[in-house]
Amino acid sequence: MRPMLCGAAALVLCAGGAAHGAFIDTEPNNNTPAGADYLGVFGDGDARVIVASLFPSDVDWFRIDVDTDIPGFLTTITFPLTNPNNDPDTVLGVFDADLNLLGINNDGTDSFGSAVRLPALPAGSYYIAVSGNPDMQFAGQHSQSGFYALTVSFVIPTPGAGALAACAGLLTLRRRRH
Ligand SMILES: [Ca+2]
Ligand SMILES: [Ca+2]
Ligand SMILES: [Ca+2]
Repeated sequence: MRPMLCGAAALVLCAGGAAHGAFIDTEPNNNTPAGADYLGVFGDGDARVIVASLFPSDVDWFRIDVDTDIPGFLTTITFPLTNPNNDPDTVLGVFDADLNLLGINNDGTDSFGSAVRLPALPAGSYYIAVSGNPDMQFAGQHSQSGFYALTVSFVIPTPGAGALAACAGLLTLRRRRH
């Protein structure tokens, strides 16, 4: 477990130390949106890191509430911890409260982890789904396994939020290359 937690700790430090890499992964409840694990309320500058795991056919759903008067950037990142950068090879989707897909990604810039950044996101409830490559439908059609870190942050793009936005930028954020 130690290498995994070290990896999560590094992400926590980059997120400003405001989060803890707790293991949150309620099986089998979180295989559907109705049983999603709740990650809490996000306002300007909030960032959270959790650790979870995938096994073949497993899908993990999470739910957050964004509480903001001004739309901001929601950034979600999965990072493979069992074999960093490689295993598990995740796919990541972000959905609105009605389960309309807002963003999806398979591979980040230099990792088989995934990243989705949504600009101008208003207040509301959102779902985050994590599955294994190539299950872009989040139906469990994959054979990936291993631990991953999920980082979620929300930032309103003002000068005061620049440091955190820059930090989030270091962790990913190009769209998937086809
Ligand atoms: Ca899981
Ligand atoms: Ca699951
Ligand atoms: Ca991937």
